Amino acid sequence: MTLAATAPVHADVREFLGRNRQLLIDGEWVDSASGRTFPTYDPATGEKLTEVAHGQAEDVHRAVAAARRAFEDGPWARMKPNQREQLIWRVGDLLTAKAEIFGQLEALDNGKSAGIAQVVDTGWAADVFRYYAGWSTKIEGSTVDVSMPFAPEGSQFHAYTLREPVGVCGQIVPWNFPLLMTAWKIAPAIAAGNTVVLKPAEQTPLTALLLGELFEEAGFPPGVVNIVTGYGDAGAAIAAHDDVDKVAFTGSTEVGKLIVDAARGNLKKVSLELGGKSPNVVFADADLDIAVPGSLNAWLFNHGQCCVAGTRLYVEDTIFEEFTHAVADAASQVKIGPGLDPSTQLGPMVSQEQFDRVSRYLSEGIADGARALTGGKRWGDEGYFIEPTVFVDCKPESSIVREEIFGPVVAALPFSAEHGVAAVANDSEYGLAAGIWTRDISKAHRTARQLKAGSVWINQYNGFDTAMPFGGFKQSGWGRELGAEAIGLYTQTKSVNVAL
Ligand code: TXE
Repeated sequence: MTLAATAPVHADVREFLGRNRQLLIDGEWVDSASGRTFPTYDPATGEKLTEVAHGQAEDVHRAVAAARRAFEDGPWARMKPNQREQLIWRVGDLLTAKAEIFGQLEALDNGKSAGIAQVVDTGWAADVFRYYAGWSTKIEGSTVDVSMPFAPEGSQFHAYTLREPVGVCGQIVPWNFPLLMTAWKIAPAIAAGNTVVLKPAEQTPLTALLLGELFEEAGFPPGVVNIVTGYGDAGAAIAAHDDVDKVAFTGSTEVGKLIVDAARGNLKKVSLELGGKSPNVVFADADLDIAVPGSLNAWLFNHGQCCVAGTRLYVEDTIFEEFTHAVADAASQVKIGPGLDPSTQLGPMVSQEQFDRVSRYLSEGIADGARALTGGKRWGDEGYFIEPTVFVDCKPESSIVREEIFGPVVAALPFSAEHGVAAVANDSEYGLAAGIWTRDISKAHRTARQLKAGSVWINQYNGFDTAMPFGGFKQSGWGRELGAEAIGLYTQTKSVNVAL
């Protein structure tokens, strides 16, 4: 299957793929300093889509210098909040207007369904820009009625706080939601008056670059948003750069720890959204008509390449057989195919590397004695497709139960009593998300309080909203993105005290 043979590709997508893509630095599209490029591929076919500029440390340095100028001296620094609001809102509107183009480009670069990429990834990215556009005019300090115990009797003071931008923000995003993670990072940062240098994942750089064109079209001053495509070394250069004031990262826990080490030099602020191995707890009194499809969505959405994926499925023992077979049955009916086929529900893994990684976990699970009720192997003989896989007979210590697989694989385990389930659900180094299914509202809230997770969903899964903070307990991260808390990540408080 070639690009030409798939469903109709929008003329603008073809045009975008028709030339090598460059870096966005200081409002200009430029080649990398080395002149080198790297390829990006369609994971449904393994076919090359286009070449992208290979940014490295020198390019990061140029981008940081541009972001610094824009922050200190550019019009951005003097712009009124409502002017920032209008520019950011315009990006949301442009995304909505071009949602079909973004959806197709994301489908080609990442493998996900074009329809989902249009509605969920692009639609939500537009919502994120509009939500944070509104925040531009709502960032407030406070006045404080100070006592000043050591001041002379009768003296008076006017004390207040200002919330100011942090400065130049380095942002490093992964490949599972390339456009959406870019929006989550850039929108709150610029709403708060910062400037950014963003590095997309090497597997999926294209939609971030197309988004870069929208900042130009919306009328942003040069240097406010800079985009440097490249590999991990470019990310490392951002994390270590002495003129970057903050680094925000979404990706593996392993690299998250490297970011923390790299940030030590100038003690830049760090926020991290890392891996997960989230428990999804199904009690016997759950409404199975919603719990079965909901639990399927919990681990299969985005082909399992979701940090929140509910990949440890704990089912109360009295319904374990019935429930796991129902989930396996539903999984076996999922339509697998390329993202550009409108009937596709499950696309390929993003890369050969990710395909190999998931395949290794399938072998390890079977070697550890687990049994696949459905799936357990590659699908087809082209592209990086894996069958949805439901494992039972899983040992709690085996790698399929403990480690993040990041593929369409769930490990189901039975539990026998409400009071014990939180302990097994919390038995993980991660704490990103959790699901609970029950008709008993008290049991649901009791369990929600016991689970060590940044997001808990009751009788639903993947229930995100731009206004709800998102992030992890334990090794799933530092800080919270989305909602008002993201404005906290991108501002710092200054205390001002005036003797009257
Ligand atoms: O992630 P990396 P990978 C998990 C998931 C997946 C595994 C590996 O389990 O199977 O991580 O994926 C940049 N300094 N998640 O290898 O390497 C890299 O270029 C600075 C969970 O793709 O963490 C990319 O832009 N940056 C996750 C980004 O980090 C570095 C999403 C993420 O890549 C760097 C993705 C370095 N030293 C994977 N090395 C989630 N939380 O949603 C690499 N990068």
